[in-house]
Amino acid sequence: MSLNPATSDASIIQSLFNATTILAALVFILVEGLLLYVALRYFRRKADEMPVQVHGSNKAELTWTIIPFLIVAGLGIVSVGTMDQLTARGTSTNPVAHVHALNDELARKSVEEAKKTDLVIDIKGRQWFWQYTYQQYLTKTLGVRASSQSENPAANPQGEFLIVPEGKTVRLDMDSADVIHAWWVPQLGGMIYVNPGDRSYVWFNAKAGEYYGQCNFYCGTNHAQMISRVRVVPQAEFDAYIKGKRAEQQSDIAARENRGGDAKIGEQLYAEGAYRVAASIGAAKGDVAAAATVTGMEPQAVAHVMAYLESIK
Ligand SMILES: [Cu+2]
Repeated sequence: MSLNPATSDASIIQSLFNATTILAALVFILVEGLLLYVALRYFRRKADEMPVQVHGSNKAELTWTIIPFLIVAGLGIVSVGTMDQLTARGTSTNPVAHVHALNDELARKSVEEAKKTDLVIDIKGRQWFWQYTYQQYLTKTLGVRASSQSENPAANPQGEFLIVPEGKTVRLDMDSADVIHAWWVPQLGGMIYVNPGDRSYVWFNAKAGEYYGQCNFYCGTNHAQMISRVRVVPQAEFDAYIKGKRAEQQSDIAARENRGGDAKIGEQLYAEGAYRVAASIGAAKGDVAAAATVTGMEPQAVAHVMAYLESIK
């Protein structure tokens, strides 16, 4: 929940938070007030004084059973109502609700039909970053991708933003490449689990701004670094971003062809510990010789790791 919601989902969650906070405050005041009243009104004044002894008062027992029951039942009803209202989860009469079937194309289609969207972005949770793919801008050889992990951690320690246009309905189609992660940008809406071999969906239509989130399910050693940053920008700025990304990728593809390197061998090296140097390789921007000098690896090995990193990009 967020005190400064940027989408309707986030506002709905905030209303629930406000209601429960007010209720909790009333309970606090009532209980503390009674406690103080009883302590001051009935404390022992004389050494031989004995208070009235009460055993099994039906009135008292019923009161402190029924009131908490009503409070908890009421909270349950409004919580379920709130969950139903959230677009990410759909409603009981909406087919979007709980679409979780494993790689189920039919389920995926019902999602497409149920919710008209302006932009769909594929998000893959990886140990330990979020990888963004703009499906609508995919061509045979070229997709527009970005990730929350910075290519050059020294220059940009918090990684790249997920860029989306303002005032547009954006759907995130999410799954995981490895373990369970959780997508959560409080100002944009509720948390949602991101599971391997499964798809989770989130919709939002946000006003311009920068919003921050954090993977909310412990996913391994570097979980704390799995930050998500979303920047909602005017359409023109978004178009320019996509254009820039495409140009970047085209030059990446050209560089890859000149370099050689085997993604399979690279994957092995990565698993054996080359991931520790992957950031320096990224920072070298495709320059094998420079990356070899910085990392102390053989140029051929660097080329293999680069090929692997590009294959998962
Ligand atoms: Cu995570």
